[in-house]
Amino acid sequence: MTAEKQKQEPWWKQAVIYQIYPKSFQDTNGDGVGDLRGIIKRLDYLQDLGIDAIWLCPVYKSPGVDNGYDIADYEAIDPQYGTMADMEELISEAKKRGIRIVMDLVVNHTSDQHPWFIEARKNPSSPEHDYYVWADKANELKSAFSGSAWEYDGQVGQYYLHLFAKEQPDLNWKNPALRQKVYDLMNFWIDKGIGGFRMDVIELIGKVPEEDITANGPKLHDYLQEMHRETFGGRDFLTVGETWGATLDNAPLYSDPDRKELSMVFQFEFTELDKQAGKEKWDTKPLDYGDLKNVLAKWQKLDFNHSWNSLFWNNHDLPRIVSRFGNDQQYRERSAKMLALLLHGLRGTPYIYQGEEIGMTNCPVSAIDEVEDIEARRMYQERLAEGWKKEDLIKAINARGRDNARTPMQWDASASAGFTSGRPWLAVNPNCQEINVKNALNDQDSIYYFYKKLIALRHQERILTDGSFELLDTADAVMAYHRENAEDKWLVVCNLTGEEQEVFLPDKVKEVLLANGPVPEDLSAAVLPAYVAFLCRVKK
Ligand code: TEU
Ligand code: CA
Repeated sequence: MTAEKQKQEPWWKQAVIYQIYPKSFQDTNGDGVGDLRGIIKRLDYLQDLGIDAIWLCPVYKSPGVDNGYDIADYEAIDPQYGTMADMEELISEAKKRGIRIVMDLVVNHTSDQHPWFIEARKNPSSPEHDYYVWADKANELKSAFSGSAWEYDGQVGQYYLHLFAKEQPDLNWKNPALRQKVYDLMNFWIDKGIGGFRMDVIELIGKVPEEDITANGPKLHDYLQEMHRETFGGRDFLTVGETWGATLDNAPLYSDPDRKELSMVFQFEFTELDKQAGKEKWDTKPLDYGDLKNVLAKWQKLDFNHSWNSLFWNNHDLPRIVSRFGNDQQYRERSAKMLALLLHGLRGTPYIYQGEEIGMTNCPVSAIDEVEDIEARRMYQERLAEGWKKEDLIKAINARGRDNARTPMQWDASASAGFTSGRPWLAVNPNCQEINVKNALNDQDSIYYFYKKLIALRHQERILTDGSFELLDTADAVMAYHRENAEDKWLVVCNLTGEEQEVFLPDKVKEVLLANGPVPEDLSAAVLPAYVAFLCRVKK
């Protein structure tokens, strides 16, 4: 690639993004809830790790029914997180360290406490009434948080749509005035100097509920093109859409630069692999390693010149990857590094979720009163009424519940892991005695430094961004692939399992760039110990 072309490439193609769940990152005033000043305090840590941007989960004014994904005022900071001045300081302090702030844009729905919805309910002939989705009769649509997606409003005499909690009424994107309101609030934040938006359930905004259409409605891409024109178009800006229904066919519709919509999408296909077909996320089954390889390799087939991919294992809705696909006991460090390399060796923009870089694990509970998450609590009530056993439901929550990702960040081994001097809003994982940032920083061999190295490679080596991908033929238990560009050729080899595996690979190693254990001398017939993974430069 010429220097000229390289210069024109958007920054986010060679970037690594770090996701912060503000409620659980760092508390500074002892109320047990993370805050913006806490993030400012930890910016030096993030700069040392080397990340380019922070995706900040919602910090807007909110009653907190879904931890901020129910917004009551898009242009105000929730007092539990701080003030608008704190937010502006976060943006500028981050910028000084070369870090951009990507805000979470939640515009499929608002809180039922948003002034628009309050007015819509009070006054059915107000313009605000039509900002929401109303119907005289409820149909079969279900809420993602259990039960019907329709709630009857006695005052209005109609049902309103809520694809999530009833406290999260859906916005009506068919209404042009509402769309303009959304563009205005986006521009409010763009003018504050943010670097991007992560767009919550953006695939739902084109919904046609009367025809049972939620994701991928007929007008979805028209709306996104209009949004692009009216807001971030022409700017050096990252936009990533949360799209559970993304496929290889429709991902380019969002992310082809010529279509002027988004930079990239989050697709969730790997999250389906350890779930029983046709069932809910709670109904688990063991992972088949062959399936995992197929899904990862399949998404590398995107046409990256006309589309872009994001790479992630974790977020605030998903269980911790080391507990899910790795081994969070005997092989915690090694399997966490293996999973990191497996993902960060691929083409796309990597995202790291807070605590992933120190190998934080799931955090089991023993009873429902220890659970905060609305999704798990509603599922528990619904299934209990259907006759399920309590133990089975707690087991499902421990495997898949969202609180696993939301326990406080583990900074050190002190009480409450250095997260708060008060009582944390959600219990700290007791393993913070061992798993914490302080220990990780003191150990040159830690998961932290492995991530740091992967991030540095992403910045230094164009091959990670532009190199082609080729899956090598191995047993299902091993994933091996090449990345190659005009100058260079790399090999990634990962033992996905806790058992030794044999590999027979044609490559001659020139240089080992990164490894989590012993790298065999001769790859033509080698045995890989449990979870061993390495990255090397090989002969072209
Ligand atoms: O998540 C979208 C979504 O579909 C989730 O409900 C998802 O199905 C589930 O959490 C998987 O376990 C987004 C946000 O990321 C999530 O935190 C919000 O609760 C949701 O939208 C509503 O805004
Ligand atoms: Ca606080």
